[in-house]
Amino acid sequence: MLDLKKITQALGDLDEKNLLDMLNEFIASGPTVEEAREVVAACQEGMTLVGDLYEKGIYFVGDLIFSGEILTAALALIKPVIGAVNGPKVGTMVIGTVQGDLHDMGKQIFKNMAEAAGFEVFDLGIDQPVSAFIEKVKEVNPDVVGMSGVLTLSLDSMKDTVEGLKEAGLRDDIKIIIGGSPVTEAACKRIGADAWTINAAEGVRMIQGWVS
Ligand code: B12
Repeated sequence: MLDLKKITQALGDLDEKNLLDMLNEFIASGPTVEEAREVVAACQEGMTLVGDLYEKGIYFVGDLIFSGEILTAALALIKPVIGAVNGPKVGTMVIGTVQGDLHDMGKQIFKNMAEAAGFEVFDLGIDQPVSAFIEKVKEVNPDVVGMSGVLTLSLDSMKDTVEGLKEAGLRDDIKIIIGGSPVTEAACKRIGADAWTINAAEGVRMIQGWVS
């Protein structure tokens, strides 16, 4: 098994070559889905290191962009292992990053894991207005709506989206889960979502509970 701390550090250091070399070796060793999930979590911690260095003024926006690219490449390598659990469709979900927020790494991870767990996922993308959520929910009648956001301001967009779904008469037919680093229990209550998490694997367990 890989040294997860080295994975975290390589991403924190923006050492793309070292990280991808380690991941290629890991994939070649035939890992389990659980091991692959641990590697995803280690990558997420690496992004936290990047965020800390950005806050300290050591990294700049260009470094954030580069870290996003490295994480995308890392996830592309790991996804086939996580996506190896194929089975019958267990439910349907609409997901998107809310208006004003361009971050999508966390959403992608949650989406990949939900798909691996058997959900059909309709991904709206980033910076999605309330109307986009409403239209898609009307179109595909999902079991679950997932909203992602990592900016503090995204919490307001999430609240607006829940309000919009209520006004459109769609709220009572769906379960809503929110995720992203600023999300908390208090924010979840204020927003009016059914569940929250900052851990994609936990989020998948929650939505599995809703459709089982
Ligand atoms: C990479 C990055 C970027 C990249 C994004 C690339 C991309 N394609 O996503 C780019 C360069 C575009 C970017 C831009 C900006 N960023 Co930025 N960014 C980051 C960084 C370093 C990492 C974010 C990330 O991908 N984390 C890794 C993922 C995996 O974690 P996650 O999103 O929390 O997701 C996990 C869980 O939360 C959960 N999850 C996530 N979504 C969902 C949804 C559901 C339904 C569920 C169940 C679970 C779930 O699952 C994931 C896995 O467990 C963070 C720092 C940090 N520590 O987070 C700053 C950070 C988020 N950015 C920040 C800022 C300020 C900006 C900019 C304003 C910078 C600027 N001056 O332009 C812009 C904003 C643009 C905008 N309008 O959105 C701040 C936000 C501050 C705040 N509190 O609002 C942070 C915290 C950096 C900092 N410390 O200051 N950023």
